[in-house]
Amino acid sequence: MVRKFTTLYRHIIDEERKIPEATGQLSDLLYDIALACKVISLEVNRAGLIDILGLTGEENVQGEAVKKLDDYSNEILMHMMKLGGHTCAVCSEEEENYIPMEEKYFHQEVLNKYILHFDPLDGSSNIDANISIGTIFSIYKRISKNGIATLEDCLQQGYRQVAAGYVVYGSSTIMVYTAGRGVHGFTLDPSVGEFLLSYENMKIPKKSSTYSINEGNYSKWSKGMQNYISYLKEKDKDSGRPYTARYVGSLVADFHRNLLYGGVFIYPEDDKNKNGKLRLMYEANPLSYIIEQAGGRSSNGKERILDIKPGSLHQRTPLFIGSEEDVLLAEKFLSEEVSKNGVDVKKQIEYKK
Ligand code: AHM
Ligand code: MG
Repeated sequence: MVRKFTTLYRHIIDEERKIPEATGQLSDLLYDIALACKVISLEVNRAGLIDILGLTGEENVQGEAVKKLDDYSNEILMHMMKLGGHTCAVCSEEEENYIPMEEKYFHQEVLNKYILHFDPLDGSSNIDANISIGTIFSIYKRISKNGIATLEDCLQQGYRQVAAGYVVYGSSTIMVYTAGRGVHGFTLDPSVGEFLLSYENMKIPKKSSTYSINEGNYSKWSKGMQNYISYLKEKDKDSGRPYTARYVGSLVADFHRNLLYGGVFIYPEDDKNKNGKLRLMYEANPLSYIIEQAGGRSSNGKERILDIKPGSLHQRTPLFIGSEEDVLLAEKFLSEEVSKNGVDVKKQIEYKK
């Protein structure tokens, strides 16, 4: 019996048809991103062979230099954007400045109206250990009316995103995206080379029992932050504690697991990294858009991530993202009264079950 399935492209088109003024350009752009990620997925799967077939930096059998996988992923996405002709600027975690598309790459009939931000290969330090890594992307509409895109076009607040998503290269390759009408996940079927709908309208549980954080940084955190994690580790059946810790050090992989089962991912500021480690435009904003669409919450501990006015493309931000009640609780611990008094926080927290 042949089962009914939905391809990513069909899903994207069906979604866009619901918007009367849609031109189809966003659908095409999303499809171009998916295509680039299929190519990256192939290379990621071959990564373990690099040591056998030739080290990065050496020449391959055709006499070409073997590229680092993150550089390669960056180039594939950039190249696809030029071919596709739907973006007027591309911003990458791997590039210092934004790349405005030359007008020769503009689509013939319609003005290229989108700006794409991406982290081409997040968690790349995990490649050699066969741990899941991923691509994260974020799409905005340009503000300027025509011509070459400006920095202002590229530095918009996260709530203005029109679509965002990520691809995890793990035990299978999964693409998750939102265009503002729910979050949907697709698994790559390598035999047909298509992403097929596997998770429709994903919702994160409101409260979880899992936290994801690099706890090795404990001594560098603020008192409020330390108190929060200590609280999660205490025994208290009624509030579902102690929590379980899960952290692989690939944001996309940690985020994806928490989206499916519930959890809170945290990369706070510490006394070395005053603004945390993660990038607002390439990591925090797209995942925050997704988590809000899935019914979760995201903040820098004080302010909603999607409201932050970016000052630069590579700006960093502390990130608290995941199940709503867990993020709210973290914010409470960080709030001034709690961190100032510091000690008996338990009494000050009214935990909603
Ligand atoms: P990257 O974009 O250079 O790969 O760095 C971001 C990664 C995230 O994927 C991950 O959550 C974090 O860095 C891990 O950092 P740490 O090793 O400090 O725990
Ligand atoms: Mg990254």
